[in-house]
Amino acid sequence: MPAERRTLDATPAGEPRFCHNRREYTPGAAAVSTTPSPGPTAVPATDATPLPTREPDAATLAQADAATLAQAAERAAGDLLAPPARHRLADVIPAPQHVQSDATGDWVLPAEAVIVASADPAALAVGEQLAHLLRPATGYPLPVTDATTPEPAGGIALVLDDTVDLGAEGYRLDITFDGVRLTASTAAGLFYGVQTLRQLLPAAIESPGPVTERWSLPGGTITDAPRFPYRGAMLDVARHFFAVEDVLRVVDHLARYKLNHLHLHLTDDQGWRIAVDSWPKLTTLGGTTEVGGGPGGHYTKADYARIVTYAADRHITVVPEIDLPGHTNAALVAYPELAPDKTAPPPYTGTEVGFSYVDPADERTYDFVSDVLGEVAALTPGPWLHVGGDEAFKVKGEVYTGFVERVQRIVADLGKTVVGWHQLAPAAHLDGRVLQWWGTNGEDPTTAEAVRRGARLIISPGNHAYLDMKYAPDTPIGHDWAGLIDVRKAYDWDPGMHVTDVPSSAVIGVEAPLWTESVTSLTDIELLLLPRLPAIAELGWSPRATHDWNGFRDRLAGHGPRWGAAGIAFHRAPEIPWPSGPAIPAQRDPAVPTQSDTTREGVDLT
Ligand code: TNX
Repeated sequence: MPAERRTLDATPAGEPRFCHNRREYTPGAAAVSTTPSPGPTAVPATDATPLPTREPDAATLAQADAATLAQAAERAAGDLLAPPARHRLADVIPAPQHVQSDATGDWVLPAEAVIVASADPAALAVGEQLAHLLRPATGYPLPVTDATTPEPAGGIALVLDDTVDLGAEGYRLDITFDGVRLTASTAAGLFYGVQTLRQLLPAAIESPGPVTERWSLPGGTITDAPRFPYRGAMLDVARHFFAVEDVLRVVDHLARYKLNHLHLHLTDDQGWRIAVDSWPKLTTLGGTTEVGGGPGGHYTKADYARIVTYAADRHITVVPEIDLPGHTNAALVAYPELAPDKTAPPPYTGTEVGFSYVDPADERTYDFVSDVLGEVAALTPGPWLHVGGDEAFKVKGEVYTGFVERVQRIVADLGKTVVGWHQLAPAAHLDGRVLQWWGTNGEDPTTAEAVRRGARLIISPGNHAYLDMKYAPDTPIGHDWAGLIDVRKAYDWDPGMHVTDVPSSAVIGVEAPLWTESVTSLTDIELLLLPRLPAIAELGWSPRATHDWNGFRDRLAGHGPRWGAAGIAFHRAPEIPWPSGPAIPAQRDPAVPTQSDTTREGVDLT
């Protein structure tokens, strides 16, 4: 642990530095995109032609026919004179593996398009997700049907075909004059293809209400598959607690960029956030605090199941973390018998680390660990259990490794795979175990040695991937103990080559952790996540050959209007050429109710 790590200033209890509702937030360099540019046209949401009060006569009918014909002709002319698709096929984040453009294949989504999916519940589910994404902005009905052999036929075909060789997460996207064909051998592949398709449509597709827009797509073929199987982000819900709705929205952000793991840091000194039936006071006592003295909170088992299901529907696996043996003050408040001196410590709402630990010499500690991990494992369909292991400064040497080895066996006996911070490295290897490396200097012989004994790594360098680091000195929230991380710093490194003497074959992927000592609202989360999360996502997904800062910067710029249209806060990083001027056509009717986002806290767009 770097020494400067301790310089994080504590927030005095009762005096939160960060307000929960950041709608009025007006930082200097870091700007929330608050207002979509006024669009050129605003047309009514519905055809407001008044209904005739009596039977129309022949002349009126002829007039109406002529008007309809004229409208149709105008539309056809518009189509002929239409500008080509605004996006290039390669304008996707993460950069796809292979892109073959074909301008003759540019295509415009018609109002009567149908989404036809393979007759398989998994493919139909992705079809519904696609329709759900496209209906609000287009206002088109986009019915979803099934077929044994789906064909685009002027719409969108989702083909689930287990004979194609695209891997567990790959897809192929063909855009031609006849529509779109998306092919994959798994539902995950189709889902990722849908995310690509979404980015190839004009930014206004993100609008929660109908807009006037030509829904054009650039012609050609994308063949794509990820570089690493593990692509994640972590949310610390312990330092500050976040409502289920906020977590679901973070899941949405992960899904957009083809991340497939959400690591939840569920326990820490400041709060215990997951209900455990056999040790109920963990939440009833240990869950009622957070940094700065706020009320905290916890997830019931039903809440947690809701997050797990919502994530799974988006092909995201939840990785729950119970941090042991340190970072356990909240547990000790609830159950003093776990404390080394058998005395309840005062609840902790500051931001120091490394002072607390469960008693490694007491058998009741191992009952506690078994019960907690057993209940969390039972709630978690994914293969991983993260057991923390970081910053247990007071549990040293063989006492530490002995504790970790017992915990690792408990996890294995539950049928799960151990993940832990790289401080676990000196403990004996156990089949499959994964270390999450969060160093700031790639020279780490202890971790390299653990890899030689069989460990695999998730790479989360503190000075590149930590989303709680400030972008610049004036970033109003976040830390700087690992340095400042602007977008280029988040992007310009290689997870496969980062730790000396660790071959890329031992790296299962990359993760961007967001610690929340200074993060109190969904808007704060988004300001730190965006635009750096797409950078980390590209490192996890894209082949190294596509890595190019200038190209990434330009592609990223196009996402500003998307987030703006969707009401998502982001940091207007000065090194990104965000487009200026009108980007999003006006909504047809601002009164049209938005999707589920209306219930969530977000940036005030009015
Ligand atoms: C280090 S990274 C920690 C966390 C802090 C974070 C703040 C790691 C495994 N431990 O306890 O929240 O720094 O950046």
